[in-house]
Amino acid sequence: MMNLSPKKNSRNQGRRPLFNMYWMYALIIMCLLGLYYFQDNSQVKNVNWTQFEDAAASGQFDKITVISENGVAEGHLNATGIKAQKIDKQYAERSDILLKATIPSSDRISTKIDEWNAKLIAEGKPEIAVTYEKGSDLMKLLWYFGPIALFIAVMLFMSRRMSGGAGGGGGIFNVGKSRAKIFDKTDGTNVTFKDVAGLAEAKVEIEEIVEFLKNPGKYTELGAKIPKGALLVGPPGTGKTLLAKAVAGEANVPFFSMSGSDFVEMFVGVGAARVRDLFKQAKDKAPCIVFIDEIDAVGRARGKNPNMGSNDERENTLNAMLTEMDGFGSNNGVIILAATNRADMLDKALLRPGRFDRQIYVDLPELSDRIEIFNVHLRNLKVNSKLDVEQLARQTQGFSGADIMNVCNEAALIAARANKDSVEYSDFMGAIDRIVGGLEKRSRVITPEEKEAIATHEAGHATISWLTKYGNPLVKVTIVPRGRALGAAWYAPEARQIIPTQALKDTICGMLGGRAAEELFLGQVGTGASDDLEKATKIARSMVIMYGMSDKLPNLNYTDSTGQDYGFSKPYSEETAKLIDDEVAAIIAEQYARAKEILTEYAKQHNAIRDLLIEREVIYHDDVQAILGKRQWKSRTDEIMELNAEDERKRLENKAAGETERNTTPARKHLPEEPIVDEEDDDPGIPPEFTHDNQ
Ligand code: NHX
Ligand code: ZN
Repeated sequence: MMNLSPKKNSRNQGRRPLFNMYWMYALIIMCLLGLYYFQDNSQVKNVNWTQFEDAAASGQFDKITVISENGVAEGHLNATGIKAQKIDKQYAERSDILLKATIPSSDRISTKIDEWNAKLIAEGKPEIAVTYEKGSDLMKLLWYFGPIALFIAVMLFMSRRMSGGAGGGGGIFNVGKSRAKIFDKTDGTNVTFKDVAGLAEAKVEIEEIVEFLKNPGKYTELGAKIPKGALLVGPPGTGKTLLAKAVAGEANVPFFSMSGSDFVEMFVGVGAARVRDLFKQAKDKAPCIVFIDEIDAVGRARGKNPNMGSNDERENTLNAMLTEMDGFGSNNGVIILAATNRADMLDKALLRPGRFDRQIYVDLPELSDRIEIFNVHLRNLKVNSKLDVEQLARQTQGFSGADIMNVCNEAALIAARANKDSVEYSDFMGAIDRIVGGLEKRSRVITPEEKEAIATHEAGHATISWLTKYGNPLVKVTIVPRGRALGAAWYAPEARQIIPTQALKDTICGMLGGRAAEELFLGQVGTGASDDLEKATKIARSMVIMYGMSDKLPNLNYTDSTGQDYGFSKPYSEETAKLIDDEVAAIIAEQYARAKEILTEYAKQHNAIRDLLIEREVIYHDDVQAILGKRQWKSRTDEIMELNAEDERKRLENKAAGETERNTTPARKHLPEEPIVDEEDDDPGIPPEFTHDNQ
């Protein structure tokens, strides 16, 4: 894509007021340089050689500098010399006075000096010191201009860096210019709505904006005003930028792209100047789209505590943006799109009608969206023809579009590493595990004792989540170290819109199940559960302070959804703070007791899971089912997993009769004689892992 330098676009726009400011900087620099030169306080008086000889012989010098290359001698005058040469006393006090003469080629300066010194000693006067210098003019040049050169180099370097390196409108005088990238229709990087998978609702909303740009007359004739801006709100990686690009691509108009952080600079006033410049460029190119990514960098609500003076520059930038958006005649065909993942943090002034009139929510993709997204990315991959895209989509609950892209790429890498000629389901599973859980670390040394402890802990999670109503559907349990974790239970949580209280309690119970199992079956607990405890405590705390679910503080929410934290003053009293802490502790204690209760009742089953885990290192949904029985409160995911297990069984039976396929790990309870070799090669029949969160 072409990146037009903003310089070109703003050349004929006349002078910006800021320009003068930079001339001011230059002036200051000049003054400093001047001072530097005045400090060099030697004054040179050119004389002829006879005069020089006379001065030397009569003891007017205390030192002679011979610059042999230029054949020049400089005599430093002493007090006698200053008097003899009739030099103003005041002047002489301030600076070193030199007599400079060219040495005639017939004379050898060293012998001359020896002669003078002999004469001076005879007269009882002090000797003349001699120093020889080579190429002093060059030295002096360096001495004079070196610092300037250095200074200029530093300035250039700084301004280059500030403007984002090569390609930017570098140079100190360009700091006030926006560094927006322009994508034109000629760039050949046209993104259209066809390239945007999923996001059906957002597309509908945004298609209207395309209509405005293509066909403004239709709206203005009826007296409607064209909206000035739309805010794309959604979690990272959901395709906000892509959507904005698609709008530009569809409407066939230039597209200015800039990140909110580009406005932020260390110099005061620069951000605001950039905003003005951006809008000016946009007006010149109208109709067009201006896209500001991560607008929260400038658009965060203006600070409430004025003592934090550091926000000033950001506020100026925001104010400039507000004014510019207002100043736009609304029908001049410039539409501003901005993206953020936290709309609630933005300044209310930005959101009022007339600025970003509409907000478009770009959510994490639903199942059907994920299928579409997978299909887009799979276009570029050589995949096994048997690959079930829906299966993949089911197992990537909660993934964003960017995550899915990552999964596809990672899967291809895994397949390539194994020298396969197409990417298979198992590669995708490995990729998902990798992305969610981190790198597998089989090399980690684990003693048998530790292995038992890990298995006990993980079996605790598995048992509790299996036996609680809202426990997340278990995908697999592993004691193969991955990332920072020594072991994990993987779940495929149902997508829930509203979470009942009991679900939160069950989740906490499951998280504490690992620790509870350690206490019950090992006799003591270890440090490993810290992460479980952290998550459980966070949930318990949010139950109390956010969801109003505690007995003693019912229906109260002490959080602030606008994202402005209260700083040091909490919106509740000390007594309430104490109460909150007590309630959180009570919830945890209750669920821990419950976990221990369940584990005591099902101790035999827990131990069976633990032993199987020690033996196999990875066990799956149906292995646990064989021990604990079918789940009493089956979720849809549980059912799907059961069905898949059945399919898989059939597939494996068929296969046992026929050909062998690589990369299928048949280590299942129906084929117990084959050990699991590599966890990376997950059983293709086993679905959803989305999180290895311990529930
Ligand atoms: C350590 N790791 O840090 C060792 C290497 C109790 C059997 N000395 O609860 O692995 O102790 O159910 C994300 C995910 C820290 C962040 C897991 C940060 C784990 C994990 C500590 C199992 N599974 N603990 C678990 C575990 C540990 C840890 C994490 C994290 C253990 C436990 C880690
Ligand atoms: Zn755990």
